[in-house]
Amino acid sequence: MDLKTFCRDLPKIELHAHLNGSLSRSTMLHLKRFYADSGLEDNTNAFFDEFQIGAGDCRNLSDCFQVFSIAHALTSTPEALAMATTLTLQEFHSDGCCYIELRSTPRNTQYMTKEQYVDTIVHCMQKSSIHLSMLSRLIISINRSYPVSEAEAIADLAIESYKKYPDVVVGMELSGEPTVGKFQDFVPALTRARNAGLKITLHCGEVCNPEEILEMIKFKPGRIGHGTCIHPKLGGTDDTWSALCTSKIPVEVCLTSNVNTKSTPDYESHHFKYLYEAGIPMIICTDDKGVFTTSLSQEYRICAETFSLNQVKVARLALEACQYIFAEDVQKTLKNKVQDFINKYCL
Ligand code: 6MZ
Repeated sequence: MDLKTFCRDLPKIELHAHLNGSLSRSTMLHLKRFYADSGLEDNTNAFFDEFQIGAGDCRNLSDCFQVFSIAHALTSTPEALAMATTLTLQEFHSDGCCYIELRSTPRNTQYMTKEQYVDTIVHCMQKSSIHLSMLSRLIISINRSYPVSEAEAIADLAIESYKKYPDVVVGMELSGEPTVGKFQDFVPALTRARNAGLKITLHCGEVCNPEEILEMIKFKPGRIGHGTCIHPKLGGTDDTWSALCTSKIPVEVCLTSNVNTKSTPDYESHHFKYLYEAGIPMIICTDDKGVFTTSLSQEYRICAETFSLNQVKVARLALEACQYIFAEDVQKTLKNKVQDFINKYCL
């Protein structure tokens, strides 16, 4: 089997995907049509072409935080949000994903409350599990550039949603522009959520900030996102690297996102190689497949080609990812699914 087909057919686990960054061009066109048909203004005409940040784009990580408002303008009603969620889940499924933890930041809009926002996504996930052979779970996001009071309100909502939908809501995460806000300010909200049973993942070391990286590792999140600047050769220190190696916290790795935002100069110098050599648990993820015009199978393929991994090694990445999912009750089922594929095509 050629590598492209292998990476598509391999049952894969997605653990780091922001809903509003994952909207494909086709989904956005559906949403625009829906807004037009409903007589609603979406105001995205002027900016629509700016949503995607491909290879060679001159925008950097901090610029990329401007583009999410384009997606937000298209997911402001419950119907549109439902359409965005359903189409995005279908796309991950068509790309061979068998389990996804989709994450999103609840927002009050003109047309819905934060509670309705979460309810809408959860209902789509419940419905999709009937039609698709893919399990989906929700991680509720806190944006670090919002006031701490907002993070506290989102923690309350996450705890309530977890009680209401224990089969769907699995975690809470901290994301947003990494140069804005202080991690320590969000620790009380994150701790409350964790004490209530939610798993935590943190965007960590997406920019150089060794002090914050150490604070985050000390917090012992279930996983971290990116970890771009933890190795001493990539802006981290000996302390940040040894803290990560000792902690063995799994890292959600997003190759194309890091390259396209210029957090990493190119695929070859991506920190994947340091993590892989050090045996640090890793999960290949997309981050924002719409913004960075990628897919989960493409990320696996790029990883295999860049780091010369054969098909068995690639499949092992998918198998190991099963251990780091937040919905522990389905780990075994997923492992069996990936192992069956390996037995059939790799042995
Ligand atoms: C940090 C990111 C991100 O929540 O509205 N987000 N946060 N680093 C990144 N690397 C590129 N990509 C996306 O999806 C959009 C939100 O996800 C976070 C940002 O807070 C962004 O506003 P939702 O579904």
